[in-house]
Amino acid sequence: MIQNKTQNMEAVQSSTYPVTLVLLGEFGCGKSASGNTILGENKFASRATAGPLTTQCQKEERDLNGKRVTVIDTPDFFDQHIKDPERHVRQCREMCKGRECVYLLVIQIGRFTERERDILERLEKKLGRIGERTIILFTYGDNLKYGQSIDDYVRSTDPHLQRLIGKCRDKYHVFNKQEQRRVESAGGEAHGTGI
Ligand SMILES: Nc1nc2c(ncn2[C@@H]2O[C@H](COP(=O)(O)OP(=O)(O)OP(=O)(O)O)[C@@H](O)[C@H]2O)c(=O)[nH]1
Ligand SMILES: [Mg+2]
Repeated sequence: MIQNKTQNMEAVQSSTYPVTLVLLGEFGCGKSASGNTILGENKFASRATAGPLTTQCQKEERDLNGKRVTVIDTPDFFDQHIKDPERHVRQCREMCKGRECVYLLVIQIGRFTERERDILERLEKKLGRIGERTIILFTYGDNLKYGQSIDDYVRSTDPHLQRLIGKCRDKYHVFNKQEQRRVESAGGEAHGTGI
């Protein structure tokens, strides 16, 4: 049975070592929005678009509770509209060099595409064996049914997605941008999302 592994993310949050988080995934899944959530600042362009918005790797850093957090946002390496994807892969590898990276494979809840079934294998061909250091980051937590937890969702989801989660040692976490907006507009702090 797939267990809730969100505590892995909390472990990443609570240690004082510098951490580098690399956002990967299909265009429009919420990579840049998640990067902004993690940093607590709008550093990455993010909006609903018909095609890919992020076309270059972008690295941003911030001290959060005495911990240096680096976030690397990437374009969808496999989208046909991204020109010279190998250049961006090289740039991503370059940005990761010498760092302890945790890879966040971003998947939108309710939109697991056929192309995403083997996305980890395709990413590993480009970035090396990243599976052991990859956490599935679900976005659109607001798309969960009322009262449905992320664990419930994972338990009843597409077997291909369950297999992908298994390859990431059952590590996953969920972000909910709508919830974060409501907390922010109420003047509070978006808790549980900062890494
Ligand atoms: N409702 C909702 N919208 C979200 C959530 N996360 C991201 N979005 C929206 O999804 C759209 C796409 O998000 P982006 O962050 O630009 O996606 P991306 O993966 O960076 O896309 P590319 O840069 O094109 O590869 C934006 O309009 C975001 O506001 C979420 O948890 N809930
Ligand atoms: Mg983006």
